[in-house]
Amino acid sequence: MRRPRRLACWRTRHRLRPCLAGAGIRQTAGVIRLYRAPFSTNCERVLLTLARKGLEAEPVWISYEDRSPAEAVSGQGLVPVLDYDGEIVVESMDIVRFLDERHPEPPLYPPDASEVLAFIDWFDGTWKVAPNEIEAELEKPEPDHARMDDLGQLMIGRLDYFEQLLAGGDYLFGDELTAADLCAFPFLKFATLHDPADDEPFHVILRDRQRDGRERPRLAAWIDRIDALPRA
Ligand SMILES: N[C@@H](CCC(=O)N[C@@H](CS)C(=O)NCC(=O)O)C(=O)O
Repeated sequence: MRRPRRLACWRTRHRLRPCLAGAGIRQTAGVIRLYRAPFSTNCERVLLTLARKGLEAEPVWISYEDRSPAEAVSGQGLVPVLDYDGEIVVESMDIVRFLDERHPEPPLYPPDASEVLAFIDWFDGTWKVAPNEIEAELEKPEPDHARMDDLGQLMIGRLDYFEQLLAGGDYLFGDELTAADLCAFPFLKFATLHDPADDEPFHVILRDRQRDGRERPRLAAWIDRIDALPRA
């Protein structure tokens, strides 16, 4: 049976939701629930963040065939959705920011977060466009292969950019893990990793279009470094 169209990754532009504005700092959490789907890249960002903060979350699994549990609490069907003791937050990188504000240690944003925030905007608003366009192209009766190859080249060129960025330290912005690493990792990891049980077409694109056989040792080591971190 044909898998229902994923709606997701087009709507990627990072924005701070109103619920973040003026939010007070709280150190302890009540019940945290995470609405999630198997193999979800955007959920992995949050799972890494929760673990980094020493938090646990009760999972509420949704399938792409039935997004009603997420819709019921958040009014939209994409995951992750965080229920933080009754406060509902959507958009993975907004959730990361939200958790960092309430659980500041260890910090995921440097004191001057402008570079990290600009990276997150670029990643979600620009980087994601190429694989999403390839996925949309593949769903057409007659995909434009030349267009897909151009987009694939763009993705490969960006791997070289990440390789350069990692010349500055173990993480994308120096020697400390930041939200930028957690933002990019679930998508870039496909350059070297892929769970054979994950047959999500978008993930197969991420794998196939990020493997040109060239060695990128810093990127490969970064993928291993982040992959070794715990998930909630
Ligand atoms: N911009 C959103 C995108 C969320 C998103 O695309 N989630 C995917 C899973 S990774 C999803 O829920 N897809 C459901 C669908 O396509 O039906 C975020 O960062 O949270």
